[in-house]
Amino acid sequence: MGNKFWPIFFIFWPVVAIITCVIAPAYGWWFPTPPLSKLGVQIDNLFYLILVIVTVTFVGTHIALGYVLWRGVDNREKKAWFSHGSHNLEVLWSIAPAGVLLFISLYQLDVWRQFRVTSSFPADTQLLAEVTARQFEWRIRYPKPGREFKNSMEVKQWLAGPQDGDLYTVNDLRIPVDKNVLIYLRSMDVQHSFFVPALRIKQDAVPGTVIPIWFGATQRGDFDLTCTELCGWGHYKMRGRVFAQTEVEHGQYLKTLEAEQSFDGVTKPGTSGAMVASWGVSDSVKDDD
Ligand SMILES: [Cu+2]
Repeated sequence: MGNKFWPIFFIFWPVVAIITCVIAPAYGWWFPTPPLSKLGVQIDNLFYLILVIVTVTFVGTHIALGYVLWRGVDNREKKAWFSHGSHNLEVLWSIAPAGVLLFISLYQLDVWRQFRVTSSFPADTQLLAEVTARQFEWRIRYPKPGREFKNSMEVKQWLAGPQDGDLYTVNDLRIPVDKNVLIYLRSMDVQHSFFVPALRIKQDAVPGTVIPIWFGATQRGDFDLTCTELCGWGHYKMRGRVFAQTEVEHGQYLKTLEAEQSFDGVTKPGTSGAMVASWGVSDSVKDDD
């Protein structure tokens, strides 16, 4: 009976892995939040599939390693067998992972299609905004409220640059809950990545391209929007919020934005001056009247 420290050490870890896998769901260790978007459930399922594959591989190889060590400790007199390469084994361990990867790539195709292929976007998807990433913020441009795009030519024109009546915010994206919304993602400088963990949405913003992405939040709330592509010294602070609101709240929000951003700084005689008051200059303007 030799020293069994190493075999026990190597068998200990797969046991920890199995216990962790079993208790993790009860403690919410898998994901920071449940998936709060329709596609999020399917994306999580892909993660779980990969988790099962790597867990089986990890546990299997470590148990095999532990077993070999355990046997070896008791047979120290016996000469070890040295292999100088086995063609059959090499073929086997090349084909097996290749098969697993091929399986994953085929298995995920449908989720990929739903998320990425524009002709597969849900028919009721509505254009919400253009989101432009730049070092180190998210610039959001909404079309003028009530503006309906009738064809892709109009959308192209809108994407070509600022249009009369557009609304702007920075690091603050509002979406109506339970609706499928479309954003056009672009970058002003380097590569960034638009990531809303709670909605399981992640898409690179690539300079020179405009990338359409759709998503739909299934719950009201506000969620982190982070950049997940190391984009420069200020990458760590490139974050915003995504607010999922009811449709009424969302409409109200856009109306308020519109009133603020189309205000020309002049109150007409007889108006309440409420807008001026919100900018904190009501007294001086009233004096001028
Ligand atoms: Cu960035």
